[in-house]
Amino acid sequence: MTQDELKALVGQAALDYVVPGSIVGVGTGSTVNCFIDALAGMKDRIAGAVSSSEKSSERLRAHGIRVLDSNTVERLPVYIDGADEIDHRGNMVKGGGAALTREKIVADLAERFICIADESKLVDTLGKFPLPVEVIPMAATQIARRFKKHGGDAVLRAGVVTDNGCHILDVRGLSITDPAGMEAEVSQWPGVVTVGIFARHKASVCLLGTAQGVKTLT
Ligand code: ABF
Repeated sequence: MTQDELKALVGQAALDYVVPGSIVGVGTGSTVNCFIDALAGMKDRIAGAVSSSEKSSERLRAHGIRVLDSNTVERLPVYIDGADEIDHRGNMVKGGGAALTREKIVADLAERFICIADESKLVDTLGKFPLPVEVIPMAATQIARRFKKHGGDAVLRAGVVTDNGCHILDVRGLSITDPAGMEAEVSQWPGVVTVGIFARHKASVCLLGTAQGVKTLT
């Protein structure tokens, strides 16, 4: 099966975790796009969605799915999102789609985080994928210097301004053996908006698309 077929497989499988009548937390990326397209088939059986990016909001609205302001929602049963990497404990690297801040915000509203990914995303140790970090523009260089001390090579993502008006650094050369520790450390650096490590908000369930079908990792 192609990577796109695996994404479609897990996008469809995620419908099983949508609670009828509820508001659904929706992530960002090509795998999530498959989920959004599948969700359209049950749009009359949900109350709407809270979205993690303008791109996902546009796709949801195009299907006639109501997009709600996160400030009007107290709790979500589930948040469905992809990842750039996920380890065997559910820790993730996210942000390849530059939506990591709103993704973490919406994930924080949810009871359960359902990660949908093709098998290429499962790794033993996070960090081979360059770690995305959303930063306040004026702090980009000093944050890059801090990463240098941690063995990381931070590069500004050219031509990208996030939905929040910020910039993205992609940090290469890291081996993230303590995801929770690095998330806690980097999150407190002045100028960091969001680091793309999801350890505090790790996946409760991962639906992994494989040639043998969907594997459910918990
Ligand atoms: C999004 O999913 C991002 O955090 C992550 O970069 C992306 C993965 O995209 P794709 O599903 O297109 O591989 O949530």
